[in-house]
Amino acid sequence: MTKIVILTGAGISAESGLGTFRDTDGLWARHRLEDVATPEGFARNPALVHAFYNARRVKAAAADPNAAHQAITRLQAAQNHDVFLITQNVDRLHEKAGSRQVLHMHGVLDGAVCASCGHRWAAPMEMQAGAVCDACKAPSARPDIVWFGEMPYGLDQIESKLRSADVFAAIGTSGQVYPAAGFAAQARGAGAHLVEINLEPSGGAQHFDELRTGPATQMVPAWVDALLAL
Ligand code: BV8
Repeated sequence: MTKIVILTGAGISAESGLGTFRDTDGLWARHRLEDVATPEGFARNPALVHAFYNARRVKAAAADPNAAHQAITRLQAAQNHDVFLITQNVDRLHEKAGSRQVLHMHGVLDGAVCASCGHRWAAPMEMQAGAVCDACKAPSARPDIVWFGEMPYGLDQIESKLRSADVFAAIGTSGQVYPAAGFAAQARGAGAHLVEINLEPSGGAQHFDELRTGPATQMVPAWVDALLAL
């Protein structure tokens, strides 16, 4: 049984029409990260942050998974592979493609969380500033998104999966945000074979054993077919 850990980023959802962050026309080209993806930004101007996430929530809800998401679902269904899927993405395209196990380490657009009591619930399509918590009724509802300076979800489980990985694949991520950007080095330390699948080699490409460069909708199915043929 081959143990495979997959980390996906915004690039896997690009061909489904969802924006990436650091491409030339990316989200950070249009919004200051400090204003829309930090707790300080939310405290300063919650209406701006809700507007940023409301727009992305509506777009993500209407988006369809692509051949790359579907190929990962095929790999997860294969008997002789134990696949652990981690995504930095906050869309639900892996689930829409049929993936049953998905760890959203940076949260999800369709989730809300209470900054006071920690209660989490399904977010309405449009969240408003001052929205109250479903449970404690405090006006502290926020998107269930991990902002910069906040602890990502599932790090203990991720750590343990990386320690026993045979293969680590980074798909559609520029590898610039930590701790996710450090997963490849952790997997290498455990003796894993490292694969990068990206439109162009990322800044950390030299640390990978195998580079498959091109659009995810072509490269991921080819990689999965090669694995399933072994
Ligand atoms: C934390 C919110 C600690 C969700 C996001 C200095 C050094 C090192 C680290 C730090 C530092 N200063 C600060 C830090 C920590 C910081 C960090 O890493 N900053 C960076 C900028 C240096 N990290 C954090 O703050 C993290 N938390 O460290 O907490 C802590 C410890 C204890 C207790 C409390 C706290 C939190 C990180 C999460 C931040 N949230 N976003 C959202 O709005 O969506 S990050 C944001 O960037 C997204 O979540 C996204 O997941 C992430 C990474 O982006 P990518 O997915 O890689 O997307 P990108 O556009 O960059 O790249 C896309 C790639 O796809 C490109 O390579 C492109 O070529 C490729 N591509 C494009 N099209 C295609 C394609 N590939 C294939 N096919 C295609 N068609």
